[in-house]
Amino acid sequence: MNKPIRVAVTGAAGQICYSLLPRIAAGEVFGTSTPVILQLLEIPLDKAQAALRGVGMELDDCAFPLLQDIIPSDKPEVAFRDANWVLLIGSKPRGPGQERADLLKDNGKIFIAQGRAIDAVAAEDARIAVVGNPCNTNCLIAAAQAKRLPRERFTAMVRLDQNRAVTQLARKAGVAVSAVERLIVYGNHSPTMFPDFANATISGTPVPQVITDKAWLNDTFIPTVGKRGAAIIEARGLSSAFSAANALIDHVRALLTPGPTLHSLAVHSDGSYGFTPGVWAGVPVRTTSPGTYEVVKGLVHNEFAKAKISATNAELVGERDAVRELLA
Ligand code: NAX
Repeated sequence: MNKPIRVAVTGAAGQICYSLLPRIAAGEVFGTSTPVILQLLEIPLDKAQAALRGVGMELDDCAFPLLQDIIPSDKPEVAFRDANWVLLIGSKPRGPGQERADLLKDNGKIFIAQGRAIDAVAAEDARIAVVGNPCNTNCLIAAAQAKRLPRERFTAMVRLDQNRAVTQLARKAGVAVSAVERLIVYGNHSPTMFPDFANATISGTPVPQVITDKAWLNDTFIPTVGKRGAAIIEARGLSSAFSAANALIDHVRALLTPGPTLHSLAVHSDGSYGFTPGVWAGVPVRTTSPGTYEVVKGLVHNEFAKAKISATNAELVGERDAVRELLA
C-alpha cells in the first residue's frame, strides 16, 4: 500500500461531487493501492452542511476499503490542509438576470480566498484542478494568489469538451470512440472553445480525410460541442453532472500518467498557439512525470483554426480584464 493521499474537494454536496466522490473513494483516480482521505468543503449554510453530512454518511455506508477518513468543513484552511490534490468544483451559479462580469467578480472573491488558503496550507506537492465556472478565469484568479506553489500546478478543465468532441466525431464516422485520437480543445471552457478536428485522427488517418463533409465539421460539429452543456440543461433540467465528474477523473488521471498521449488541459499560457501570455487556455499537453506536463508545440493550424483560436483567446482576455482589479 502507498502512503494515503489527501484530496480536498469543494462543492462537495453538489451534483458533480455526488458522482465524483464515490469514484475517488473506490480508487478509480489514484489507484487501488493508494488510500484516500477526503477533505470536503461546503459553504457555511445549514442546508449545505446538512447535505454534506448526508454525503459523508453515504460514503461511510459504502465501506470503501481505501477511504481512510472524511474531513467535512466550511473553512478552506481546514479542507485544504496538507492536501495533495485540490479539486475546486464549487462556485456560485449565475443569478437571474445577472451580468457575466458580475458573476466573474462574485466567483473571483471565492477563488481569491481559496487560492490564498491553498497557498497557505496545502501540501508542498499540491496540484489544483478547477472545474467551477468560469473555470479558466477562476483558475487564473486562484493561481494569482499562490506565491509558494508554482502556477503550473493550477489547471482548469476542458476535458469534458474533448470527450464530447471525440464522441461526436466517432458517431459521424461510424467508429468506436477509441479510434479517435489527438483531439485537442483550445481556449476557454465556453461555447467559444475550439475542438481542433484537423489535427485529430481516426484510426491514424486525419479526421478531414475520413469525414469529408466540411460543412458538417465547421458548422455542425463545432457548435454541437460548444453548446452541449446548454443542450443537456434543456433536456435534463440540470447541468452535466456525471459526465463532468468523469471528465475530471480523466483530467487528473491524464496528469498522473506519463506518456506520449496528447490531452486537452487549460494551463497558464506561455504564448503558445497565439494565446495571450498569462491567461489559462486549453492547449495540447503531454504528461512528463506524474503531476507534471509540458505544452506540446508545433501543431499546425490553418486560417480557419487560427481565427477560432483568436476568438476564444479574445474571450479569455476579456474575462481576465473584467477581474483585473482582483488580481493585484
Ligand atoms: P451544484 O450547484 O450542484 O453544486 C455546487 C456546490 O458548490 C453547491 O453545493 C454549493 O453550495 C457549493 N459551493 C458554492 N460556493 C462554494 C464555496 N465557496 N466553497 C465551497 N463550496 C461552494 O453544481 P455542480 O453541478 O456540481 O457544478 C459545479 C460547477 O461545475 C459549476 O460552476 C458548473 O458551472 C461547473 N461545471 C464545469 C464544467 C467544466 O467542464 N469545466 C462542466 C460541468 C459544470 O457545468
